[in-house]
Formats: sequence, structure tokens, C-alpha cells
Amino acid sequence: MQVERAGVAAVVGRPNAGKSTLINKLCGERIAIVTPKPQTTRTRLCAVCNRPPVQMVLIDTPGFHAPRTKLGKLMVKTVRESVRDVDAAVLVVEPVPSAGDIERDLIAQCGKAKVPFYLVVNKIDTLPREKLLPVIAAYQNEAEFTAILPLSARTGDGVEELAAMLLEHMPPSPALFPEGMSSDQTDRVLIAETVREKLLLCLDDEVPHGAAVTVEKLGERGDGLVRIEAVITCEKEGHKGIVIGKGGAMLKKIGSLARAELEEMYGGPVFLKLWVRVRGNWRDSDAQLRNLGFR
Ligand SMILES: Nc1nc2c(ncn2[C@@H]2O[C@H](COP(=O)(O)OP(=O)(O)OP(=O)(O)O)[C@@H](O)[C@H]2O)c(=O)[nH]1
Ligand SMILES: [Mg+2]
Repeated sequence: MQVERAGVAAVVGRPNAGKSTLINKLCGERIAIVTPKPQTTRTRLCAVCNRPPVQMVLIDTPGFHAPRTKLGKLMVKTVRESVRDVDAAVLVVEPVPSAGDIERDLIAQCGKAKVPFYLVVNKIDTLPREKLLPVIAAYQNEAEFTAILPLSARTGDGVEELAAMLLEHMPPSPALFPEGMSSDQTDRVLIAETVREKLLLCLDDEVPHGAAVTVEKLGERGDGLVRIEAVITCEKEGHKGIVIGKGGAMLKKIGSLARAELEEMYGGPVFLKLWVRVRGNWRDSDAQLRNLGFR
């Protein structure tokens, strides 16, 4: 692919605003995991959006929030760092007619970056047109955005308009990612995130929010079978019991949902073995956070 311009755009917003959904839509691929639960995304992720002759790297960030754990603090720090040194910034908001403290904080941070700054009013598929104007009016009072774009990351309505505007800001540059590479995530991280997505989808809030997933073994056998062993780390014995479920039923469900997706990713059979262990309060332990891959 001939690349003449390439750059980076950061996407920020409160948890659950639809940042990861938007990024997947822009890239035309499922790169970031998406769930109805807030704080799905925990680390920064670069997704590649190729629109020849332009390559735009989109940074997906954790939802900005008032942190209560060391993990939360790391997530918030990641957001602050992600809006530095970018070519454009995008704030994604829920379609409600007032900005909250989170949005104001993010507006201030993105403002400091002094780059084109877009406001995306997401989820317009959930409200009638007349309810949109008060939302736009409320944000017009908050800052001078380069543009305010109502869209639906889920249906794709308005997403191409945003893409066209962002692509304009990408500076002359060779490609930042080689052809064929769609993100900066390793296979191990993509696998762990797929398992974590299923945990979030299958279980109630407290358990998956206190869980981390790591891939301990990844190998391919001669016959093409991909063998994966992953560990789900829980905060409490009780949580471990819930993840495993009666007679192992829940773990089996999580495993088979994840395996189906991984088989699509690898285009062939996958053997997935899941283990569950307990590390009390890992979200507040520097050493445990490091062990689990949070930097
Ligand atoms: N109706 C509707 N739902 C949406 C839209 N965009 C995202 N969602 C839903 O909102 C929920 C959160 O989406 P995510 O993309 O995970 O949100 P996020 O901002 O990445 O969330 P965190 O990673 O937790 O910060 C999911 O259930 C999405 O399907 C939209 O345009 N319309
Ligand atoms: Mg996300």
C-alpha cells in the first residue's frame, strides 16, 4: 500500500461511551473488545485504519473515571498520556444534554494538546432527532471544538464523515505500521482480551472487574491445532467459585465462547485450556499488576 500521509488520533471519553465500538467501525475490524459494561478497556491500544494513501493510527483508551484502585490510577494515567503527541483528538460522549466532570477534565486535557479536537455525540440511534440539538448546544458552550459530530458507532451512521475529517489532519509521513498489521497488540494480548470479553459478558459486574486474564502458553502443533493455556486471576475465593460455576459449567461456557472467536481469528481449530486462581487485591498491588502485564 502506498502511504503518503500517516498520523495518530486519540479517542477518549467516559467508560461505556462507545470508544472501542467506534474504533472497530473505523478500522472495519474487531480489534478492541466491546461489552455493555463500563471499564471494559484497561490499556491503551493502537488500531490501524488504512485509507490509501493515508494511514491513521487510532488510540483506544480506557474510560476516564475517578480511580479507586491502583489499576484505575494506571488506566487514568494512560488516558492522560495518550492525548499527548497526537495529530488529532476525539472526545466521545453519551447523547445527554450536559457535560459531566469527566468530559470537562478531558476537554481541558485535549485543549492543552493544541491539536484538532473533535466531539463525537455517540449513540444517536437511541434518541429522536429533536433530542440531539440540546446535546450539541450544551457542548458548544463547553469548548471550541473543531467540529461536533453526531453519529452511531454501532450502526455506522456518521462514522465516515468523522473518518474523512480526521484523515485530513494526518501529516506527510511514511507508514507507521507495516502492511497487514492491524494493531500493536500481540497474539497473547488479543487472546487474553477475548477471554476477558467473555467473562464480562457472562458474569455480573463485580467478578469480571476483579479479574485479569493472562496467556501462559501459546503454541501450534504440527497438525495446525493452536494450543492455548490461559489463567483467569480473581480477587476472591468466592469469585473463583463463580467463574468456575456449578460443576465447571460457567468456565466451560466462557471457554467455548472464547474458543469460537479464537478459531475465527486463527482460521482453524483451537484448544483452549482455562485455569482460575486467586490473588487477593491484585488491583492494588504494584507487583501483581506488573505480573499481570500492567505497566
Ligand atoms: N445503541 C448504541 N450502543 C452503542 C453505540 N456505540 C457503542 N454502543 C454500546 O455501548 C456499550 C459500550 O461500548 P464500548 O465500545 O465498549 O465503550 P467504551 O467507551 O470503549 O467503554 P470502556 O472501554 O469501558 O471505556 C456496548 O454495549 C456497545 O455496543 C451506539 O452508537 N449505539
Ligand atoms: Mg473500550
